[in-house]
Amino acid sequence: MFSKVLVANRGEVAVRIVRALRELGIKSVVVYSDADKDTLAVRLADESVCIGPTPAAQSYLSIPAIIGSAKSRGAEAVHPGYGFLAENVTFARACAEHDLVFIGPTPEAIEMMGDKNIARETMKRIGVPTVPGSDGPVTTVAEAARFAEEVGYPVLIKASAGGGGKGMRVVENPEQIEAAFVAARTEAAAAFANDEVYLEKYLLRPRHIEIQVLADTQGNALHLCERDCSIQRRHQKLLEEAPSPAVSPELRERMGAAALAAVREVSYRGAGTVEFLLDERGDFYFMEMNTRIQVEHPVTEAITGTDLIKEQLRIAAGEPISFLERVPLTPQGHAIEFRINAEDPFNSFWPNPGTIKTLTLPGGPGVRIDTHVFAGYTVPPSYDSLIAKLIVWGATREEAIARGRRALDEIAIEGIKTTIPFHRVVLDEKDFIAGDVRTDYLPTHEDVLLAGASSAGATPGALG
Ligand code: MV4
Repeated sequence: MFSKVLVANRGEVAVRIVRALRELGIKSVVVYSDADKDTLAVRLADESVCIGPTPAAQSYLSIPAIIGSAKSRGAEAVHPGYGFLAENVTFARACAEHDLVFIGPTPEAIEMMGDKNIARETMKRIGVPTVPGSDGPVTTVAEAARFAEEVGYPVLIKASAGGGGKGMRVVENPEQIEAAFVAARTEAAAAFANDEVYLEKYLLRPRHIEIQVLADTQGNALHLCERDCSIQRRHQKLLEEAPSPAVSPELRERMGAAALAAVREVSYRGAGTVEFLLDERGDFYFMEMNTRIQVEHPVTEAITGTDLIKEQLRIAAGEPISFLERVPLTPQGHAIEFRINAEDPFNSFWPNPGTIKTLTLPGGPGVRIDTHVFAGYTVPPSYDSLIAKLIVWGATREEAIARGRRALDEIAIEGIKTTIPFHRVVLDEKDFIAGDVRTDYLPTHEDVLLAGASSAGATPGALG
């Protein structure tokens, strides 16, 4: 096992990784930018290195600064967390070139799954269900129109280099296809320096169901059940739960097998997530594969009794997965994660950085808080707005919801606006309680959520 690991991230995930390292007796080095000098991760780590000014491009995205820090501090490995360089092929390769273990999959697996069209064609080839659509990229309007006629409108034009919803265009009818095709390619070229697009049948009202996978270097590969991440705003997840109220044991078995087929095909190593769309008929289709640990990993840990960051470290050090004797895993109870962002949910989730005056955190059975903030901490405007994750576990979904209500009523963060009141209202909303949640949840429930907010004393603006 490693003796020292560099954590190339910030915020709650840096604290999460430092904690896992501490428990495994591994020294931790965290890098930080000028804005993050007085943070919890820096305080908890064994060592810390200032790698540059606040802008991410000059600090958390600076490959030379991170590699240089790892080498100068004698770290053997680098954990990238999520975001920043976590799925950056150049960074993964640079680690290998400097004899640093990148805690994640091979650069080849990152590269393949980073191209959404190659990922989709690979899944098609190995028989993983994919949404009907084009055979590879479409390069002319005529080709796009032909595939659209074939699969039937509405269709979705997606950027190969996109992902996470970026560079997507919904096309309702033939009259829209030319303008949408040109716009999608223009946007993709501007955003990714790659204008390649492909086309898929647009599934109406799907759920976002993702399977957590883990594979070690001894040939063991397994899944850790699913997460339902359908409540999103502009492709930013807000609330996640595991297991999904829409997934039966039989469907779980089939989705798990599909996810593991993808793992084997790319000789995947470490922790990963295979994302699917589940339609109203109960058919599922491959969407994307994420080659990193994800924000929402704690709900999986809660229902499977695992520590996924420790498993990542064990696998990267050449050790086997530590709980093989318990496989196949079945969900134990139910968990829900609430992303607490420094945003005003009733004013278009507008970022609301500032200083936290007072902080009251919930506790008790089945309550977990992953956060880096503390009373007096100033939330910087320079990075993403996630300041804490509240994860609750219950023996049933009903108990998890009741525990979520209780914990959200206890938690108090004064000095900034947060998404706490949004989550509290969702837990009283009838479709959520019934488990009837799709990716269009926010736009189709704005009125109820705002009404709930105003009765809860929030100053409603607009959810959208
Ligand atoms: C789709 C889709 C409907 N049909 N693909 C892809 C990236 C992901 N973050 C959003 N994606 C979608 N792909 C087809 N063929 C609907 C979405 C989608 C979505 C998916 C999951 C969770 C939230 C979503 C919000 C909007 C659109």
